[in-house]
Amino acid sequence: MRRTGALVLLSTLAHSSLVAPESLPRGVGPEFAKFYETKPTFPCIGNPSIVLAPSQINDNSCDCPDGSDEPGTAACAHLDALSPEQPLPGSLTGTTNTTSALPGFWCANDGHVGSYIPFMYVNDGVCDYDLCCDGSEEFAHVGGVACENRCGPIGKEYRRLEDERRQSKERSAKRRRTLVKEARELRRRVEAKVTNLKEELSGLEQKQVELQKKFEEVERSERGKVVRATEGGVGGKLGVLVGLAKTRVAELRDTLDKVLDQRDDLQDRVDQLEDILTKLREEYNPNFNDEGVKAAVKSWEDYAAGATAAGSKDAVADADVMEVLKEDSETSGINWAEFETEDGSSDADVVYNLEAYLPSFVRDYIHEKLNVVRVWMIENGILADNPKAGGESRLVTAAREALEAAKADSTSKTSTLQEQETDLRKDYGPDDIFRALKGKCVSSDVGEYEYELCWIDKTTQKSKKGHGNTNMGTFVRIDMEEADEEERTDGKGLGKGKRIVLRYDNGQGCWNGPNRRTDVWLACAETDELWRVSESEKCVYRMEIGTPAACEDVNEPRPATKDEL
Ligand code: MAN
Repeated sequence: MRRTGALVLLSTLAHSSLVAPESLPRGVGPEFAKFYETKPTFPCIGNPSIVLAPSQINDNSCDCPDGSDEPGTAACAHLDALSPEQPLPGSLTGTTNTTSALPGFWCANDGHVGSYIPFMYVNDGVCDYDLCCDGSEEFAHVGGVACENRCGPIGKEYRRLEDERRQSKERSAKRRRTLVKEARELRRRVEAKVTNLKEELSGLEQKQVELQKKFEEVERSERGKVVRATEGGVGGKLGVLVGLAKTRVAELRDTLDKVLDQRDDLQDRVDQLEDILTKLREEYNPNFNDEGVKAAVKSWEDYAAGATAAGSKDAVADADVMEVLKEDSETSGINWAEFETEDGSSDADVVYNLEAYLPSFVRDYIHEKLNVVRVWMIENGILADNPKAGGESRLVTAAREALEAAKADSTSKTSTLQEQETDLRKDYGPDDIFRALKGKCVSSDVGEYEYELCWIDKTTQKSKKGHGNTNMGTFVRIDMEEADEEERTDGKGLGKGKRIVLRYDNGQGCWNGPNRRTDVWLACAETDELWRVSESEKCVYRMEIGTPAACEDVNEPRPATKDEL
């Protein structure tokens, strides 16, 4: 076997529906049969002006410039410059020479798949079973070489492998379909959530407007309430009065305190001015005939005489003020506690405090519901309003808390809605497929590390020596790139063609370098598998991963063999 790449050529030709009839000259492939039908003359395929006798076909002499008169010998092999080595993988003809009319010597390979072999290999004394399992290319038995027909077992093994490959493809495609279904369901759930949230938010908006209105109404009506003499205790009208009075007294005391501070400041300034004027009176030159200065000094002396008389009155007023400014307590001012405490609590308090006995996880919910009930009971006269001294009434508290709860609910739902809408706009790849894989991870041991990819999340390098984990990048986007790699015999490779590449960026900083990043190349496989990891340059990683998510959803027809045609 000269080259393992030969199978590529075999499979390329496997689907040909043309078969060379027996009567054709040796080496003619099915698609060229029409040029070799029995006629009195043979025009060269690429140069029809050159006409040969049929006897010149396969006479081991290269007469046509395109080699078409020697389909079954190596006489025109020189036309095809064998550099680089032939056949070229991925080239349809398997040759480099496009001027040659024929792609090579046709081996019919009955029982397997027909194939072209480079003319160079014809009668070279080597059995090229990978291309020509029927051994027909060594018909001259050069050096006594006789190539037996091995197409039976080779064809059988080929069909077995093809069948395995096809089944594996079908399984992969099926897994992909399952993933697509899961992704669709996940998307549907997010969409349903968005719809629900939008409905809830519009309801909440309406509710908020109503609660705001109610709160304002309650607040207004409570503010306007006039205290009437009733026999209420601390929770009754007297309680309200006590609260109001205490607040008022505190306000007056505050104001007085401020006024006192201002007065002291002004006094300081007056003292400073008096010092200046005293100095002026003592130091001015009376012999200097300045009428202005003399008048000022005179005025100052009059003022100073009057001020001495008023001084003692101020001292008395200060002491009084200080007394008033003292905090109210049991021993001075008003003893508010006497008015605030009440021995027996009313039956209604049980309802007010009921929630205190509940477990915390239901308290918030019950609190909101209780408030609604309380408000209703108070409004309907079943429950007495029970304001705390100096604070807002229970009715106002309940209305305010209900409004605040609705606002908080609305804020939290708006942020959830934004998250879900962002998620719906996010690119999860073809058919939204990576939505189904999100959060799942795949890992593999490579050298001193275990590498891990978490779909649409991050890539990680985990030290097996216990040096901790290194973030190799966080998912950013999905791209498509062209892969150009030899097919691997185990199928665990990228091969050739457009491939999905997931970009992971902005990982842990590299010492003296950029942040780590990873390009994750995907190829079709039956299960998720991290095939290999490489570090092309420092801290720039490349992962190659097999996954059904990268498969095409095709039900490939089974390749037909010559026997079946
Ligand atoms: C660690 C690993 C390597 C990386 C170096 C850079 O050893 O993350 O992959 O190349 O740091 O200093």
